[in-house]
Amino acid sequence: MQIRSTRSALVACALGASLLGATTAVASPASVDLRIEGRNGTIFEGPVTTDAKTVTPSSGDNRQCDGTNGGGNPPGSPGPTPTTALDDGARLGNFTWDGTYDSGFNDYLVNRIGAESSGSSDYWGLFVNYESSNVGGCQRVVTAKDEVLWSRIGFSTSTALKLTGPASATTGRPFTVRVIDGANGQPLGGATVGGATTGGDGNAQLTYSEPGIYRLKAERAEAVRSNGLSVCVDPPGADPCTSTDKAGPGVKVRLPGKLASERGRSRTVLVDWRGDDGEGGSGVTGYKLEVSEVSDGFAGAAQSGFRTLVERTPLTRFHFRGDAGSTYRFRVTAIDRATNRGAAESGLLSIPVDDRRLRLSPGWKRVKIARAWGQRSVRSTRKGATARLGFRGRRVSLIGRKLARGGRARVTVDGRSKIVGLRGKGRLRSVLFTSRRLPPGRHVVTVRSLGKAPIELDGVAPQP
Ligand SMILES: [Ca+2]
Ligand SMILES: [Ca+2]
Repeated sequence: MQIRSTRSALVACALGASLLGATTAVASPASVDLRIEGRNGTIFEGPVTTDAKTVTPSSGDNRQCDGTNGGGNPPGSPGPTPTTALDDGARLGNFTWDGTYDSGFNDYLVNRIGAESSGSSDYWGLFVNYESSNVGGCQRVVTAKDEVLWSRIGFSTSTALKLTGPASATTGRPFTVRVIDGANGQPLGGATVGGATTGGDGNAQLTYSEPGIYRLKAERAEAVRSNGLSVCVDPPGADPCTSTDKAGPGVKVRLPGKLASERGRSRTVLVDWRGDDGEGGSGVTGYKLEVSEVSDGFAGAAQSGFRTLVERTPLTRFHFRGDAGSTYRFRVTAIDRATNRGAAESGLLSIPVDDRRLRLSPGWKRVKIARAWGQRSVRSTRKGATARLGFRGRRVSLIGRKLARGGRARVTVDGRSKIVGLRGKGRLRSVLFTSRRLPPGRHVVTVRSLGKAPIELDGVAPQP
């Protein structure tokens, strides 16, 4: 089957809506730069792909957070927020956060990030693009490239430092770094960076005699520590970063689940990833994303070669549109500034076949359900009604929902049957049945209604 992909805005919108699941409004995910500055050090700094969603503080007081909280953004214009970025960053960075939801304010008062709780003389403050936010972290929408900063700050702190300078330098030769108030561009004297102090023009001169990768941050009283600046210092004539950085970045790839229907309702899925070049690394400059189609082979899952979907991208996500009935594996390669590479592969992702491809006997009715797989399902209240699909693979799952007064069905795969009860809570796109392991090759699955109680089918997911 052919592999197609797209990154159109239209698809991004449709996907955003499908990931929301429980809401009908349309939003689209964004890749933002998230930074969390604790009292004595940086807890997280890096890109995060985030979306409107239900956030999960440690207290378990999970709430929808989409920019419309407390009337922040108009209803109907939800989107990713500073707090969804925090929640997604926490998962990527293996830390937790906590907050108290204030129902008058309709937002969280964030009181812990990682191991750092706010105290009597400080609180967890929010800055967006270096400007102190006057609304809560669920009350505004962020868009691609926004810089979201959570910082544990004193009550008199309102300035967030921004540090700029060269990405590379030569041993023994001075270079200039600059510190400004990131909100208004005003140069700031009296900030310390790399052991030097900035003058009234915001500038400081640094010189290193040893090759290395120097990670610089500026600090100043009553101001939030700056963004990090990594300067590769190499001997004259050497390519930047190459003399000390010999290791490739680490990479993690995240899929929405094993079946595209777990979190979405269409064949377009969001693949996202994170590269980390480590403490002494020169930093990731770009990524390559590849995909491979996995089929049922006689020795287990056989895989085609990887083909490139995108390369040299600084983004950490991709909208991939797969073919119904196919299964894919993804590989992400991260490249650092010294051109070292590191790669990781994802697990498998199977794209279910929609119910419209089923061979139906009389007695079925098509129903439109906005959040169903393919936005529709089929329903039957006729005893003996059958639905059938031929497929390739070594396992098959039925996707659908149980109904409050649902009936029972006999599911037969290659002549072996099982009776499946379809009464229960109506969670859409649930896995209703998964077959035993099958020999590789072609098979047929048949579903037969055993009574007049309704049964509903949404899709069929073959897997290798
Ligand atoms: Ca490296
Ligand atoms: Ca369907």
